[in-house]
Amino acid sequence: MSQIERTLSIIKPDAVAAGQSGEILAMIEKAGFRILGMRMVRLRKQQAEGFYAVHRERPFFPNLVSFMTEGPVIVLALEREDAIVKLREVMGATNPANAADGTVRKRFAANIERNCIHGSDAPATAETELRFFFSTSELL
Ligand code: 3AN
Repeated sequence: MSQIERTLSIIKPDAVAAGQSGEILAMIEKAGFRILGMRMVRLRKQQAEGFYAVHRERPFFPNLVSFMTEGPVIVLALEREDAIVKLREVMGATNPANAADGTVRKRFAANIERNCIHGSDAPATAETELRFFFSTSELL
């Protein structure tokens, strides 16, 4: 059964630097998401390493951390029915080469490493990732 969920999204440094955040936000809003929280932040190395801790042993981890810290990002707390799955539909596949037409990554992402947008992948990670950037009282 579908239910109202919250998810965490990040407009990554490539998209912010390219001036694509407005269009990406418009795509998110048009897909029916309510923006509960939004903040521009420049991640420090330690924060990026913490956020992506599950990928620590992966070969792409150092590149991922340096990419995510190269410029400001926009963190978003989003709400809608089935938010986690729906946001991943709006984002498109991790590798933009496999992303469907009309998705954020198909439109804007350069490659699998510089892929414009992050979205939580499951309810437990959404909860952890929202807490990483937003306090409970901020999102009421
Ligand atoms: P998604 O962002 O679609 O949830 P994850 O969580 O598997 O994908 O990966 C997190 C980030 O790590 C991706 N957004 C991408 O920037 C990077 N990444 C994932 N897989 C690869 C890979 N095979 N090669 C290079 N970078 C990758």
